[in-house]
Amino acid sequence: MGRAFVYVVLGGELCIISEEAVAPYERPALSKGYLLPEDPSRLPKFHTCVGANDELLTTKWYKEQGIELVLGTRVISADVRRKTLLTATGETISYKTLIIATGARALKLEEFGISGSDAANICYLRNLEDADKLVNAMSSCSGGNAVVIGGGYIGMECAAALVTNKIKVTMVFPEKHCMGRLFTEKIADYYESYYTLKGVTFTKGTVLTSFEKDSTGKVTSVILRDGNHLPADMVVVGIGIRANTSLFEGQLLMEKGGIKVNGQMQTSDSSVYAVGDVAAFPIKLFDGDIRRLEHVDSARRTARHAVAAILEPSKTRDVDYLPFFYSRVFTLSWQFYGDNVGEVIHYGDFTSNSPRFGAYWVSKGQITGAFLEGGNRDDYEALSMVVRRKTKVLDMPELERQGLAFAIQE
Ligand code: NAD
Ligand code: ISD
Repeated sequence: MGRAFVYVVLGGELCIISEEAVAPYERPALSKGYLLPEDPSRLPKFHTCVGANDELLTTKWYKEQGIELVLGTRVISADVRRKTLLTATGETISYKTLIIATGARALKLEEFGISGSDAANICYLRNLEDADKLVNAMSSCSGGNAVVIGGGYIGMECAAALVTNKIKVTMVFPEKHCMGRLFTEKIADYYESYYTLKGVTFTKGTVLTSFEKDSTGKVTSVILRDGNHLPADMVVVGIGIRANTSLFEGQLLMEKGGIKVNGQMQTSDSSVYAVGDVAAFPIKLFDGDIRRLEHVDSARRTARHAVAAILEPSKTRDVDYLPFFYSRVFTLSWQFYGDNVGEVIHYGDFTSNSPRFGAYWVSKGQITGAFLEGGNRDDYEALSMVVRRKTKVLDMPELERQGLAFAIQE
């Protein structure tokens, strides 16, 4: 979702304030369809909630629903006790109920002591403006070299997009393998080999220390810790995010880098709710452990839950969310459910170009997480169920032998 505040007056008035200039949109499109060389996705095609196959919420839609959409407006302070927000234009807005959906910001290299990342050919990717800068940089870089800093979601999805746009890519990240927060070494190996065949070079276990620039201030190479120089016509940086909590620091309880909420998505102030990337909420399936999940599915579901809790508190049970992550790159597509803790077993074909392989994570004799590349809707549904049910595993070698069939027959 776009960076927004939602202000709800229970009498029926609803106002959304966002510093972005356009109506809320589906952020995942920015690192996928938006970067395609042919027929790229453009607004209004991916306003919320196209990903959920819901109606397309354009400015016209908000108007028709009587929702006031205040765009291009930055909230500069909040007073939770007085129930007011102050905007950059000096307007004070009062609320009865506030939903914080401020999302997160991309971490800057400067926060790691590296300067100069504001160059015209260095791109981050979090919002529409960033995506436009990236598209422009790609269009003047065909046949050239890009360095991608970071081996997470942004790094992997952007590297795939760059290669598809005929740009040679070197990925640089400190871990032993890509997607270090989620993938096992074996899973990462598959994607790294696939990317290598597409022309991507991996420089792992190191970080950059500085940039070399020309007289116009454009980056010409990336200098690594070991002194090596990587030639670069453009750079993409995806080194993680920080939740946008600053307006509420000292006013609301925080946890896990986000705003702590209960199972109703309600913060430590009963008139204030938080949803999406900024919310740290209890996961029933993990015995109430508080997690802040950076993913669009969690953003959609926690938003719906907060609205239900506000409108029908007595009928709304505590949120019971099954953590879910996915990515699509080239013709590959994977999904993951649950938590990647415990012992891992892998199954399936890790060799094909149209692969179908996966992994289960097992802790205390129960399935805690499940990953699958190349599945269909029924496969993913079956995997989500074994994770949700914490299905017992009596025999690990048998689980490995059965692989996906274990989930399907359950
Ligand atoms: P990430 O946390 O997925 O990955 C960060 C990567 O940067 C890691 O590989 C990390 O080791 C590396 N890194 C950290 N410091 C570094 C440094 N100094 N030099 C080099 N590498 C460094 O974060 P991201 O890729 O920036 O993505 C940001 C957010 O965007 C994610 O949290 C995710 O929610 C979202 N996103 C999700 C999807 C998806 O779900 N398919 C796609 C795109 C973006
Ligand atoms: O799936 C995604 C994606 O591509 C994002 O940018 O989730 C994130 C957001 O962090 C969810 O709001």
